[in-house]
Amino acid sequence: MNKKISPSMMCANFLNLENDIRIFEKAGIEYLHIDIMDGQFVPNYTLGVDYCKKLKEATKIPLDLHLMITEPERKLDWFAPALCAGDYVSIHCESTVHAQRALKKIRSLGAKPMLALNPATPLVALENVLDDIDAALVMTVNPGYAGQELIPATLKKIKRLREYLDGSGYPNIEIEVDGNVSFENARLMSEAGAGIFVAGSSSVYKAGADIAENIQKLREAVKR
Ligand code: S6P
Ligand code: MG
Repeated sequence: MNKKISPSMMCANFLNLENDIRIFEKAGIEYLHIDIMDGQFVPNYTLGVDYCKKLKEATKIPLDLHLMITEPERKLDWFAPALCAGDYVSIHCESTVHAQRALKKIRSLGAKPMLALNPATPLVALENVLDDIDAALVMTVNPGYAGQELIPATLKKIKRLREYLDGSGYPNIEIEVDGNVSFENARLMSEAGAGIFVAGSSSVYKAGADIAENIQKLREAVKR
C-alpha cells in the first residue's frame, strides 16, 4: 500500500489556511487530519464541526477526523454534513463503552471507521472489531497537544499490530500514527508497518524549511 500523509490542521496557519491547503493539493497530500477535542476526554479544545464543513467546501482532499471526545456515538451526526465517502473518522476505544456502535455508525454515515488507541491501551482492544474498521490509529503520544515527544514503546506496538493484522487475515486495515511523527521517527514507524502519517510540528510544519520541502522530506522518509 502507498504511504500517505495527513497534515495536522491544528498546526496550520489559521490566518492563511487557504495557502496551506493549496500547497497540500499541489503536493498530492492524501488526507487532512482534524483534531477534535472536547476538554473532557483530553485536556484541551481545538477544532469543531463548522471548521470541518468549511474545509470540505474548500478542498477535495479527504478529511481524517480524529475525535478525542467522550461518547462519540452520540455526536457523530453533527459531523455528517462534512463527511463524504473516502473520509476517515477515528474514535477512541477509551472514550466510550459502545465503540462498536460508534464504528458502525461511522460506516452508516458513508465514511471509513478507524479505531484509535492511546499509548497505554493494549492491542487486544481491537480484536473484536476488525470487521468494523478500515484503519487503526496508534497514538504515539498521549492525545491533547501538539509538540510532544514520542513514547518509544509505541514503535514496537506498531510492529506487533501490523503482524497481528496480517496474520489474522486483515492486511487491508491501515495503520495510522499520530504524535511526534518527525522525519526520523516516521522512517522507523514506516519500517514498523505504519501507512498513514499525521504530520504536525515535527515534520510538515517544522520551522526552517517551507511546507512543500518538508512534505518532500517526509515522503522520502516513509518510502519503505
Ligand atoms: C494530539 C493530536 C495530534 C497532533 C499532532 C501534532 O493530541 O491528536 O494530531 O496534532 O501530533 O504533531 P506533532 O508533530 O506536533 O506531534
Ligand atoms: Mg490527532
